[in-house]
Amino acid sequence: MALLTPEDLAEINRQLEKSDETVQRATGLDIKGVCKALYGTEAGSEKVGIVPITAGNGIIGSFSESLLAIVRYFGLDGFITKKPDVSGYYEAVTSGADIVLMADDHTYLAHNLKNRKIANNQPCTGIVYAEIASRSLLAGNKDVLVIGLGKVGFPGAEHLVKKGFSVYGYDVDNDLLKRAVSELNVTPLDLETEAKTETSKKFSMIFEATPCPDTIPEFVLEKDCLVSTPGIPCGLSEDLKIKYGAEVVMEPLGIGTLSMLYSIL
Ligand code: NAI
Ligand code: 2YC
Ligand code: MG
Repeated sequence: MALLTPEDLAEINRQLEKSDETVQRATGLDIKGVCKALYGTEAGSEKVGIVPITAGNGIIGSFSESLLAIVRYFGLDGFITKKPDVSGYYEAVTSGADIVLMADDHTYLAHNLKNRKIANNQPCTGIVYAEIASRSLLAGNKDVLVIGLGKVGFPGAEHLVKKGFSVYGYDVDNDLLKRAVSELNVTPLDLETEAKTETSKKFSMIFEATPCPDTIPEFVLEKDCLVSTPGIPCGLSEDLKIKYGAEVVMEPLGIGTLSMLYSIL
């Protein structure tokens, strides 16, 4: 599992503001609006308890503090428990948390103690970033390119197929690509071989969910395209972003977290 670093989370409020502006400009909705459109819910006065977890690689500096900043940025009430782990969970519940947020190295969850609903960060992140990609105001068709069909990318691709988009997919792992073709009827687009053909297909909407840089090659880019990518680091180079006037939505934790929260309200 690719773990966040304190550097990824630096200036989280600024990152949230910037990505909110980009989402608004590219789709006509802000991040809350996209989540409301996705789940039909909106946040009220829910109290969010954030529990630091010491398991595995342990506490990531500023992870809990970033979650508190994210919860507050989106207008919710939140607190970080003084204790971690089981003691922290007990503290969260007895302090009146409606929703608990906590993460070990493999699972980041949101659990609504009132209605028992529970959310996992990976599918929730894939769905919200795929939704953002699909809402480009400038797209002239319903073609979306998905690069990375793993724990985040596959649920995002599935969401786009269900919404009736024409989904093209690529993953370096051929088994995962085959699975997306057989289970989702995704059109495979082998970016390795495509590079050699002049008439490759270009996209206005791209959803990338890989842990690698430069995964989005120039020949798939339409001018003014929208690249929606939770993948860290960014899959689109700065040069190509400027050359094609691309809008890039990329944020390390907050957009995925709001998707989790709205999915359990
Ligand atoms: P994963 O390992 O399940 O999936 C990543 C997929 O990318 C794999 O199937 C891999 O074969 C594929 N891949 C790697 N290099 C590639 C390339 N050059 N071209 C095409 N495909 C390639 O990882 P997961 O959990 O889906 O996470 C993906 C990324 O999203 C990671 O960087 C993770 O840190 C990040 N992430 C970001 C979040 C956010 O809120 N911004 C939340 C959760 C994850
Ligand atoms: O500080 C803590 O409580 C740590 N146990 C948190 C560990 C989070 C590990 N997970 C991740 O870094 C990734 C992120 C991309 C978002 C979801 N999982
Ligand atoms: Mg995010």
